[in-house]
Amino acid sequence: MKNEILAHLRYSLGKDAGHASIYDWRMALSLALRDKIVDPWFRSTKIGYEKQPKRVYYLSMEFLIGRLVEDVAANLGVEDEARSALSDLGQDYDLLVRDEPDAALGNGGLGRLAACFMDSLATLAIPAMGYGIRYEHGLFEQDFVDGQQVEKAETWLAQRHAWEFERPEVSYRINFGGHVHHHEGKAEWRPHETVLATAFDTPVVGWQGKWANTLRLWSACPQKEFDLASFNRGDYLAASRSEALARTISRVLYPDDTTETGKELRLKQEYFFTAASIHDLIRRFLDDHDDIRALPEAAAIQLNDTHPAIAGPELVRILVDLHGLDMDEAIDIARRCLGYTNHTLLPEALERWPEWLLGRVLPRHLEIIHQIEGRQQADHPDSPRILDHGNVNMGELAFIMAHKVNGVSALHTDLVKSTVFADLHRIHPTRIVNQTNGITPRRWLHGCNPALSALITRKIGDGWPADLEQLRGLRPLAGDTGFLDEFQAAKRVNKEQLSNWVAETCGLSINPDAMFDIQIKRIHEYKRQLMNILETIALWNEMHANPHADWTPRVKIFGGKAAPGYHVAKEIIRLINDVASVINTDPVTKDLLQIVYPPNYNVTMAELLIPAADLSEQISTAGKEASGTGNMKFALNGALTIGTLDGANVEIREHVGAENFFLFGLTAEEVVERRSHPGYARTAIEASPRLQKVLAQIAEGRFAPHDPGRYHGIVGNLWDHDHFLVSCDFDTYFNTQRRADEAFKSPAIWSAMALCNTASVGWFSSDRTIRGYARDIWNVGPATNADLEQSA
Ligand code: NBG
Repeated sequence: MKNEILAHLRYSLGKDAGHASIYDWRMALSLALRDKIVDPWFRSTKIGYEKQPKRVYYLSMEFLIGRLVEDVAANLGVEDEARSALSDLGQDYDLLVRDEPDAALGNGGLGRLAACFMDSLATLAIPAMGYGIRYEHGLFEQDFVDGQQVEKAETWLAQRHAWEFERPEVSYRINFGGHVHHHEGKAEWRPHETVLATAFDTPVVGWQGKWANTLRLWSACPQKEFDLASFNRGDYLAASRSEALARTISRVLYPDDTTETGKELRLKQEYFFTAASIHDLIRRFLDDHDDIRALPEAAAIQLNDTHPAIAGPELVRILVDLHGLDMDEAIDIARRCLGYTNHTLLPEALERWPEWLLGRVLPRHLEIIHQIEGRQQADHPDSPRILDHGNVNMGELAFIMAHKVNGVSALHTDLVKSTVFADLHRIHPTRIVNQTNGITPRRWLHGCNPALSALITRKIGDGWPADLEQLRGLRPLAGDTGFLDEFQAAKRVNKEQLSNWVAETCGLSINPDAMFDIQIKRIHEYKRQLMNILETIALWNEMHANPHADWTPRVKIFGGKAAPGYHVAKEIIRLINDVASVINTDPVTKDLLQIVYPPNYNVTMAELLIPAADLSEQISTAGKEASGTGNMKFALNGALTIGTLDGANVEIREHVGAENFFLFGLTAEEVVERRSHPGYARTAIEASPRLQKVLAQIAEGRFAPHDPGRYHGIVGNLWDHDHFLVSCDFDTYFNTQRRADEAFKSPAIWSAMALCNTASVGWFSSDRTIRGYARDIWNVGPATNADLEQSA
């Protein structure tokens, strides 16, 4: 490995060891690791072609990948080798690992799920390709100035990306605009604008390096390079205008989390990557098939949310306009290829495009959508409409064009059936299925928590990263005090590590003996970071009044970004920071309560925080969080959950046992019922002196003395509207927190409960989720061991 690294340093980076920077060393290491994936990658592709009738295509607008060095090294089983090779070369492996940019081509759960799925598909040896966009700028970087979020452009591609292979020969023309010419029953789209989609491939290697799939990301570039004639005339801007316009399409990730953007550019991004992917998979299919009608036997195309929902009309367009099939048959074939995953019920997140806009950008597709609608209405006159009040409903389109539609947790799937798609569900009662989300244990336990991971391996062997249900073998140890001590010691190591990091980065010294209580996720009203900070203030009030009582010291940790246009979410961030600056400087409570909110939460930060957590905050308004996946990561790493009966919390609680989960709050049904009572928030606040006091303090400017009116909006909204029922759940939340305090006082009790969490959540591996998709939606199987051996 030493020689491989040195060779790359010399021949790929053009440096000798004496002059190499950290970047050079990190690149050389990454390239050496990448080399080791190439053979299994070729082998997998070959087996895929020869032995596997069907391939999975996972279309996702987002892949929230994070760093790759450790992940790849661990999957290949060469971490120790890499570490010692570098140490022989006088380099610090951990320093190089930390030099890698965090690839943030996603906003949150939806994008991270796609990344976990890629890991599981490769681990399970299922031939698959992920398709997405190679954004030049990933999710914005967050900073706090005066406690307020400030966004900066993210620049992960400012340096060369070590893991990808550019494929200039894999390039498709993607068209927009223009009009449709109809002649003798045939339609011909005469577009107005064309850009090229060029492929960049990243091999994704599974556990133990047996199989690798491809993540193919599309980059937009102009069809014509720049306009030399204009340049020669001295009009330099005009010369590069078309180039700039084309490149805009893959320039930035939309930083929206679950809110709709009405932007034409967003629609173009969606069509751009979807069309390129569909062309690519059809080309691959036609390489060794003659009859396009057999496509459903060769391609399972999964739509990650509605962002790629235009895949339905695009497939139909290709089948009808380019292959001459008739419309009915084309729709049927497309449907047999497509599956659609719904990730949210929030009405503002359901994509809807104005018909005029879709017709302007994709005129032929709009015609086809009318045809799809016409057939659906003819077969089912009571069907909800795709085209409605001048809008194109992408959810209805995706549903109608898919043979299977899935929700992402049991509760969410029930709600999908009974709310957003109730009418379509009545018409197509077998179409909706559930696939509860999962997480990859490779990154989210083995990789991020070496202390616990080593302990588990010592006890139950090293089979668990590929078969997470083996963690059950730890359950009997909940009564073994020796083992619990070791389990606690592992947590302690992680908490110390986090404390050191907080000291370095936030300049705050936190107490590793305190309970680390963590809420990390996008900032959203339904996730109720607001309730958490209100509870923190209430707790502080009581600690301050009575500092010598038997309190459980706490460190409250927050992490997360707000969409730049989401005003209320940004106010909540500011409030947390304002409250932190008051509470963290109170000498009376300084050993009892602290608040930490490091800026720029990302995958890498999650990998540091989750292993160090004692308590995981999963406190959304019931019925709003489709699943959650952070909740699974915390439980796997031995944190207890304080949470509502929402999303996958319900199933986590069933697995770990009610006695090992701090449940509180209204149920999804009760939430709906409560909302029907006018003035429900006022009633709840009036019944809670504790909450009243907190709201009064905020309203009086206790946390913003120089700008006392700063939070009148937040406070007024709580009294008068409170759509997310913070007021209604506040008291039970507070009381449940105190139950957690009590349990934490006994380390033996707490660590037994925590161990039950780790031992019981094997089911939440994304391997299980992917097996479910493969069985219920895709109808694909993994490569067999015989295939693998034969080709090795
Ligand atoms: C998110 C949900 C989460 C869920 C992830 C992955 C969107 C639109 N939805 O609850 O809010 O865990 O998807 O399924 O980002």
